[in-house]
Amino acid sequence: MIRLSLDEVRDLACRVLRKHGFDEAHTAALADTLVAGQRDECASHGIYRLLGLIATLRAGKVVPNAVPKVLDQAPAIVKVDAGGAFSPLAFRTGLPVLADKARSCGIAAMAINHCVHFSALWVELEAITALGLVGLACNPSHAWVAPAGGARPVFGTNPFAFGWPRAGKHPFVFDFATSAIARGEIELHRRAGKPIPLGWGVDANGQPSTDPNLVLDQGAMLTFGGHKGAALAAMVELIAGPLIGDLTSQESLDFDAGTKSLPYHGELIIALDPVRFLGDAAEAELARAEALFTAMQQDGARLPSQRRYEARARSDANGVTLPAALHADVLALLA
Ligand code: NDP
Ligand code: PYC
Repeated sequence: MIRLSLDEVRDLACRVLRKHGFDEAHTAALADTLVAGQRDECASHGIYRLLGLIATLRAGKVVPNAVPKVLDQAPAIVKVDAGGAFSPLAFRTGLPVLADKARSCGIAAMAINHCVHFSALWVELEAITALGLVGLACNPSHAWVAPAGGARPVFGTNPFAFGWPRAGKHPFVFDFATSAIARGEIELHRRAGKPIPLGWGVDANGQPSTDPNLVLDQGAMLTFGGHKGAALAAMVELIAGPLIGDLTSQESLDFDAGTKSLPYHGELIIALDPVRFLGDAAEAELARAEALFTAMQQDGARLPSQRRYEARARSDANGVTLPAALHADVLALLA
C-alpha cells in the first residue's frame, strides 16, 4: 500500500485530469469528488475511478470542457444540461438554483441531463444537507443487473440516496446501489484476484457465481432484496430516465457501443425545505428526529454513513492508502 496525504491525492488527480484536457472547472469538481471517495474509504468510487474517467475520455465518450447549461423549467424544476461532460460540475452549477426553488416551493427537483456518471451520490446529498435541506437522488447506469427471477441484465446498478440534516452533527445519509453491491466493488475484487460472495451475481446460465469475471463479462449482477430491489431499480429507471427525458440503462449501454465507458444518462435530485414545510416549528420537529437516530443505535446497530465519517476522521488525520498497483496505474496516466 502507498500512503498519501489528501493534498497529494488531490494534486495527483488534478495533474492527471489536466494532462488529459479537462478544463479547470471540471478538474476541480472531479478531483473533489474522487478525493472525497478515497478519504471516506469508499474504494470503488475513489481514486480507482480516475482509470475509468480517462478510459471514457480516450473512447470519445465524454466531453472534457462542456459548460453546464441551466434551464429554469418550472417554479419547482430546474434542468441542467451537462453537455456530455461528467456530472459533478453540472450538479455544482445547478445546486444553488435547486436550493432557491426548494426554499420557495417547499419541494423542488433538479434534472441533470446528458451527463456521464461515475460518482457516489452521498457527495451530493452532503452538499444538499449542508444547506439545511432534505434530499433524495437517483440515476440509472448501464444495463448490468437482472430483475428478480430473470437471468439477463435489464437494470443499471441504479443508486438511490437520501440525506437528512442534523444540527451540529454529520447528516443522516444513506446511499446504496439497488444491485446487491456496486459494480465498482466487483471490479475491485477482479483486480485483486478475489472471489465475490454468493448473491452478487450469476453466470451466463443464470447460475449463482463467485467469479467476478463470469458475472462482469458474461452473466448479470443481482438486485438487493430480490423483487424489492428490482422494483426500486425499475423506479429509478423511470424517474431518472423517461421522466426527465434521458436514457435508461439499456439505452446507455447501447450508446456505449462496446467501449466499456462509464454510463451516459441523467440524474434526478429532489430537495425539500423543512422550514417551508414547518415554519417556526422546523427546529423543534427536526430535533424530534434525533430520538429515532438514538433508538436505531441503542442495541449496537450503526447509522448508515457512520463508517464513512469515522474513515473521514482517520484520513483527515493520517492521509489515505492506495494499493500500489492502483497507484502505479494512475501514475502511468501521467506518462
Ligand atoms: P454499500 O452496500 O457498501 O453501502 C450502502 C449504504 O449502506 C451506505 O450508506 C452504508 O454506509 C450503509 N451501510 C452499510 N453497512 C451498514 C450497516 N451495517 N449498518 C448501517 N448502514 C450500513 O454500498 P453499495 O455498494 O450499494 O454502493 C456504494 C456506492 O456506489 C454508493 O455511494 C453509490 O452511490 C455508488 N454507486 C454509484 C453509481 C452511479 O451510477 N454513479 C452506481 C452504483 C453505485 P457506510 O458508507 O457508512 O458503510
Ligand atoms: O459501481 O455500479 C457502479 C457504478 C456505475 C457507475 C458508477 N459506479
